[in-house]
This record gives sequence, C-alpha cells and structure tokens, in this order.
Amino acid sequence: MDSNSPFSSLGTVNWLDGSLSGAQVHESVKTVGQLVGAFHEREEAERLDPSTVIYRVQWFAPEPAGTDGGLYWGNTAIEPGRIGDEYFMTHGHFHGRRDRGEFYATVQGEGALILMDATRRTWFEKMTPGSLHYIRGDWAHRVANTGAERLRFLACWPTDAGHDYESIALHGFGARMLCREGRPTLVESAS
Ligand code: S6P
Ligand code: ZN
Repeated sequence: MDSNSPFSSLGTVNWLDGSLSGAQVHESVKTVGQLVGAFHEREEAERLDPSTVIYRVQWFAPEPAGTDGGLYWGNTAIEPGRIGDEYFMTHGHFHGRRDRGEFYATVQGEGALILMDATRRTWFEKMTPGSLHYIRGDWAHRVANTGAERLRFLACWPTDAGHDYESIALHGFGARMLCREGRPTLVESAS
C-alpha cells in the first residue's frame, strides 16, 4: 500500500521506552555545565564534570515553530542522580503563550512533575509508568527524576506554545524536590 501523505515518513515511537527514531528526529542534550545555575547547591554542581549528561530530549517538529494549530511530539530521558540533595531535573519553563497546554505521559522510571502557577504556588504530581499529566497553559513545569533508573516521558504540545525559560532562570520555582531522610520531598524555596 503506497501512502502519499506529506508526514508518512515522520518516524517511529518505541513504546517500550518512548524513544523516537527516524531521519526527522531533533535532539538536544543538557549537561551539568548547562544547568549549573538551576540547582540550589551550585558549588556541588561546579565540582562535577560539566559534560555529565542530565537529560536528553528528542522531538518531531512537523511544522515550523509558531504555526497556528500545529502539534509537537517529544520524549525526555532524565538520568538518575542528585546534585547535593537535589534530584536531577529539567530546566523547567512556562510556555511563552500562557494559553497553550501540554500532555506528559510517563513511560519508564519514577519522578515528580513540579508545577507552578502565576502566583508561584508550587506543587507536584507523582510520575510512574503509565501516569498521564495535563499541564495547564499558565503552569510552569519541571520534571525531577526521583528514582534509581532513567526516567522517560512523552510530551505533546502546541507548535505555537513557545518557551519562557527566562522567568524560571530569574526567579526559579516556589519549591524544590530534595532528598530528605532518604525520601523525595518538596521543600519551599527561600527565593
Ligand atoms: C516542551 C516540553 C518538553 C521539555 C523537555 C525538557 O514544551 O515541556 O519537551 O522541553 O522535557 O524540559 P525543558 O524545561 O528543558 O524544556
Ligand atoms: Zn512545555
């Protein structure tokens, strides 16, 4: 059967681990060196090899960024580990457009989806294999790997959502996921 769909050769999803493959997969890698300012124990981060990988992102972008009504599909893999008492995590962001939501679905591992609203109220949802998470358009979102294995989750978000990393770089989240008495605990931040 021949297909003449413009998107038929987009690629494939491996449902065992969520990874994407094909000629059109975009990829980025985030290292300790790039995330040093995100962790509260900055000196601990500076002691580590800056090339240590914290997470990798893959995504399909069938439409240019900003296209009205389009969708992107991605996969994020966060390594297990901590910097001091803080679990390896993503930068975290608001969407540039605060009316653009997103779905996350966990494939592998254990983690926490840390969410923050416009008033800086911060809470989390537990991520376990199969858990599905809806992120409202005006909630900042960051994921921490709180388990002993790689955490992998899938994401689907609008092409015109955009990313506001600056607000998080400047003010952070209202709380951090820290290891307290051996357990992941959401602890309010001073700033
Ligand atoms: C995009 C979506 C994810 C993240 C990825 C990495 O809207 O939320 O694909 O980009 O999980 O997180 P961050 O905060 O570095 O973009
Ligand atoms: Zn997002």
